Amino acid sequence: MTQQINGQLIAEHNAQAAARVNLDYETLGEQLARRNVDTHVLKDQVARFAVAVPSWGVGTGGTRFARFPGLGEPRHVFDKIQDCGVIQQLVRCTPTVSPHFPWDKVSDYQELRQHAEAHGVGFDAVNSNTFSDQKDQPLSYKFGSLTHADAGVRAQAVAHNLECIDIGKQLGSKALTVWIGDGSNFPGQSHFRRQFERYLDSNRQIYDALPADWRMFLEHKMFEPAFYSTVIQDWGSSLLAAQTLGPKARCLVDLGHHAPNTNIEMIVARLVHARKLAGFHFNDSKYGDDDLDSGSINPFQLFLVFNELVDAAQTGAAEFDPAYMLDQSHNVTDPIESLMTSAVTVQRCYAQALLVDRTALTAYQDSNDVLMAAQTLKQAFHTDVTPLLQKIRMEAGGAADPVLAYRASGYRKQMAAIRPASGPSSGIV
Ligand code: PSV
Ligand code: MN
Ligand code: MN
Repeated sequence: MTQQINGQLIAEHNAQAAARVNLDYETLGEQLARRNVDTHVLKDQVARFAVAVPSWGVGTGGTRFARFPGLGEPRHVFDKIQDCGVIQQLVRCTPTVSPHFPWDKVSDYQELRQHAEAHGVGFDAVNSNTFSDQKDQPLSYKFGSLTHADAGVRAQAVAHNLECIDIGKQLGSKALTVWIGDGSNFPGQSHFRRQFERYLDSNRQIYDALPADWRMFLEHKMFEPAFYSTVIQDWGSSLLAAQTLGPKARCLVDLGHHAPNTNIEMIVARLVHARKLAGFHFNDSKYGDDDLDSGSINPFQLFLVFNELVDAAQTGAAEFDPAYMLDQSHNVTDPIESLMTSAVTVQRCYAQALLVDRTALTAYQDSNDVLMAAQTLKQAFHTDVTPLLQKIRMEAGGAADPVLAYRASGYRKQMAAIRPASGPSSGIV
């Protein structure tokens, strides 16, 4: 296997951290034992947690105003996979990459698959892109794609999704994520019902082409790029579409795609109930689809989402098998550092949610002891599980502190010497 970060460097980094990590882990174990939690059982559970990395996340993002390139940015999907391999090598909870087409298009997918394997990662859900026009594309998506009034444009968008399925089969993916920017910018521009019917009709063709063991993830988003209406704007439209399409179709929740203050964890609970929760695109936001690092603004919300997920798993919710992925845009940080930090943050919230005393919580809920119910969640959320996560990473060959090990490795500088600067550009990429 091609390990980008020197194994010796990680071993030395961990050797330096070992004494304090072990001590902190023991102290945490003592605390948790008093709460009747077996830290070893907890460790095994958390060690199995995995979150996918988006291939587009390792490049520097941008806003619609400007893009300020970083150093040593990946030039193509092979570089992106290499960067994802670095993330996985250091955090050990990101074993898969979610590719986006046509951005990640290559001529030989077997070669790409082998490249990924060599870098210690596999492929997660494939993402289609009918929200931007590509060079030499015959018909434009300016006025929509899968829901366009013109049947020719819809057919082109369907064909692209079918191609994504075909590529995904070659890469070993098991799901297609469909997010469209279709909507309208002015009242009267589009006929709401006809547009939704066209969405269902186009997606039916895609759905019918899915292999039996695949899923179709329908991703909703309240607004942007359409600023008046969006066809799949919320979980209501998403659920309606998923239920109409059939059992392979499910609703994907991107944390940044809701109105401010939306109770996302409750949406999660409803989708679990409907057996239609596809999974997540994790990120954080203050205002809109900010795509900030997971848990950087509202870690409690992320914890509450995991509280629902752990509850669903522990109560044996039917057909519950969510897919976890990051979906972030990094404008001012090193994308590798942000993705590593976010992966660990998501893993942390999962561990904290596992610490909720559910027997006590149920009793407080049933006896209307509001304060103690809230405190039960807070007790879990306030538990610092850092040494547990460090121990898991170290035992798996990752780094006690991934960002410090990454910086010590000089990987970004090495890449800057190999990969030419991409130069500034304007607008969303
Ligand atoms: C749209 O905002 C989104 O969240 C979708 O998941 C896209 O596929 C992704 O961002 C990449 O632009
Ligand atoms: Mn997303
Ligand atoms: Mn988004």
